[in-house]
Amino acid sequence: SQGFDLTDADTLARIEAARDGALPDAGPLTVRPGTGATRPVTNPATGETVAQVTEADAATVTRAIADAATWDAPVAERAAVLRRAAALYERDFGPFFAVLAREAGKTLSDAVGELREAVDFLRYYAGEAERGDPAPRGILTAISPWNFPLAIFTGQVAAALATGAGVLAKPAEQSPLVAAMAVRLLHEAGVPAAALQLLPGDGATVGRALTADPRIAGVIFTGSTETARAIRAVMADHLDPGAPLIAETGGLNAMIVDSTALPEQAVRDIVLSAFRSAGQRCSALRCLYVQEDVAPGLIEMIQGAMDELTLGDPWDLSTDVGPVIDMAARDSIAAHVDTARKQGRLLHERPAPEGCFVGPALIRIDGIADLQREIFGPVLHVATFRAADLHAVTRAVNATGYGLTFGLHSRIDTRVQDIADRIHAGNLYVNRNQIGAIVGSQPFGGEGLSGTGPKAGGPFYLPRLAAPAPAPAAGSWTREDDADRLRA
Ligand code: UN1
Repeated sequence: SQGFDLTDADTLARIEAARDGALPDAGPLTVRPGTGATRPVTNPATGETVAQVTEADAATVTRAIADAATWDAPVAERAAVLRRAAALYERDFGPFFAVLAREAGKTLSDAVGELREAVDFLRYYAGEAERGDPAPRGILTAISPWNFPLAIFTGQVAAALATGAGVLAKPAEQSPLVAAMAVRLLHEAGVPAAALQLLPGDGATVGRALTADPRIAGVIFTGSTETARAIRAVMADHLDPGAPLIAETGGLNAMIVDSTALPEQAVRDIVLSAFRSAGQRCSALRCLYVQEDVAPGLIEMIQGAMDELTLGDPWDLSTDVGPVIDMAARDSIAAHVDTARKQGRLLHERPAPEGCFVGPALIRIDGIADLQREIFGPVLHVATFRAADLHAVTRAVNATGYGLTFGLHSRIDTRVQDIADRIHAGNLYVNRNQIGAIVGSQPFGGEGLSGTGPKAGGPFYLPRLAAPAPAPAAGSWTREDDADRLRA
């Protein structure tokens, strides 16, 4: 997609102009006036209330489902509309960056990456639809997270629309404004109002109503493993067993660094993977395994690199680590770090700015089995291993049951291949950072507790979401036809 050059004076002027501009009108979020609760949207960096949103409730959802319609336009038209939307997103980059910073605490560089990813999703699924001419299953529900409130929201919606489905989209409670901006542009590009409705609200009422209704033909979800389990249970009660749940969930992502790794490169990739986006990526590195003989030097370098990170105002171009999403997240992450401190396992910590911030922290553990849960913040855990125990490490990583991203730094090709063969993870990254998957070239998704597949931004996504191709009529094949098919 088009780049946003943050050294270009005109681009910077447009971003700056958007900074203090009025936020987009919250009008479209009042989906059916007066029905749902009113929830404030809070700027995590400052605590200021940026908007009041009137949410949907169960009755609103019922009416929205009744009003929903598939998008019955030829695939070429759907693709053209999605590409037009991509161009509108690029046109409005300044307001998008402003809302991403004020609503979600995104740093400018993260906001740039996020808008690029959203635009890539629109163009990628447009192209995939043209390649496969998919047909809609019906009305789909899309439930998206606050950590990529534009990119993941857009990826889900674009995929569903590319198949011609009607979409009911629930953004995260913390980030409805950027979703409202996106929906407005999608409608402006030509998506019919009945094919895309935005239903802001919480999981317990709106999310539940959007998954429990038997008229919903499938659900796309990104969020916690726990919520995915709850959605699966609700769908089992009410839906056609063929209705897909595409879920991308949590992870306990590990990286192995052996004694042949290039230390400077490894440290750069470790710090980026663990602390970029304040660690609020499901792909982020949580548990680093360093080979014993190089561990003291490497850990010292990591601490040095942590000291160089700039924390604070997401709008400042030099900021590396912005706020976490809200005070509840801050308190929960800080409690984890405090426990480590009391246990004498806190190796290093940066002081946090006032407010909704967590200082990047490094915690010593014996192994990944010590991690009881995903800590969704800028906290890295480190363990050491002996070369002879390498397979015990891969077994322990697999034993978590999660399988989202995995990183490996080694210059021994046979070892890289051996570990790659053993590790169960949706995305494996060798001698690089383990965040920032790229639509089209690095499709993203997890295995086991980390998700159902297919990977977002990959060739299997639309076929799973679309109506299945009609089955051949019963009895139309002979055994020989089958054999021919197998040979083809
Ligand atoms: C997530 O954090 O929910 O590869 C997904 C990445 C992102 C995906 C993260 N594109 O880091």
